[in-house]
Amino acid sequence: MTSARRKAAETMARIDVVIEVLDARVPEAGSNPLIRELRLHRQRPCLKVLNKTDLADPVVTQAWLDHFNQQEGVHAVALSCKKAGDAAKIPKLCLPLAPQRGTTLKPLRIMIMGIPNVGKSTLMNTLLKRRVAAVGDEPAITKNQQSFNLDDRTTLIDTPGLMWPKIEYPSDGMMLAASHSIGRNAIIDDEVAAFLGDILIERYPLLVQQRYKCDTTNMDGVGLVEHIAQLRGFRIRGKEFDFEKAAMMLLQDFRTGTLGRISLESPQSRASMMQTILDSAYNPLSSDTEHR
Ligand SMILES: Nc1nc2c(ncn2[C@@H]2O[C@H](COP(=O)(O)OP(=O)(O)OP(=O)(O)O)[C@@H](O)[C@H]2O)c(=O)[nH]1
Ligand SMILES: [Mg+2]
Repeated sequence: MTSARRKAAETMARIDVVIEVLDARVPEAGSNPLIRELRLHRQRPCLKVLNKTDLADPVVTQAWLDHFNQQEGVHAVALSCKKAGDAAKIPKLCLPLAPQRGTTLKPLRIMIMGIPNVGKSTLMNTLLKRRVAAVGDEPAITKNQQSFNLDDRTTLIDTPGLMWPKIEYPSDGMMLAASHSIGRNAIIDDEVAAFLGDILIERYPLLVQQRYKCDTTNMDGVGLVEHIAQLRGFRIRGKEFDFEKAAMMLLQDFRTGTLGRISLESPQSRASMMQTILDSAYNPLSSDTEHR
């Protein structure tokens, strides 16, 4: 067991509610099975916060809320942890999940969990109205748990981003790399950008056309990266095209929301991905192992 996981398990024993912060653009791929396991072991209720909704497709986010709110012991909400008004709603939503707590004698103890780079520390800072934790758009900024009193009835614990040993589906790894929950070393940026480009062309062709002035008919993710290199004139020492730089630009445009509000998965796309996996398990001759 890694020390972050051991520490999370220890803390789980003495808290009342888990806030699981998720990136609204990849909420299922970014749902850590370890967090669920630890939480269910101690029977802790969970508030799922679909964060970064300012970057996600609002229609898809609503579909995810409906999906998560059907789960037992779970309440889901979508917001932006950067906005003070949004974050302020969260403690009030936690209270009904542990109605026996929330007094001066028995403060409500909340542990903020989630995979790296989803906005856990941002939530902590916004709620406390001061910068108690470092934040940044890269994975693994927070290294240790930190506990603070929000008021005399509520305690908050920020935790380091927690990953699990093996991501089951390669496309989940790609989505987590695109949203920057997995760092540069794990998956090559070019591959991630091509994967992202495929999704964008399929589901958000108008946004791609607007931003990169191209016809997306018959274009794939690799073609989009090549097009960006040509469009922006990215070249290595003035010679051949710099596709790596173009790949980074595509990733940055998605990560910062420059491209528009985009979700990489929906309950529907998830269901069809699982169906494809099931079908290929029953049909070993099927070579279709590409999932989205
Ligand atoms: N657009 C947008 N960006 C956000 C939001 N919340 C957090 N961020 C950004 O997401 C990045 C990661 O935020 P952190 O709070 O450091 O994330 P974390 O979950 O604590 O990350 P680790 O400590 O590395 O696990 C930062 O660049 C934040 O500014 C949000 O609601 N909208
Ligand atoms: Mg953090």
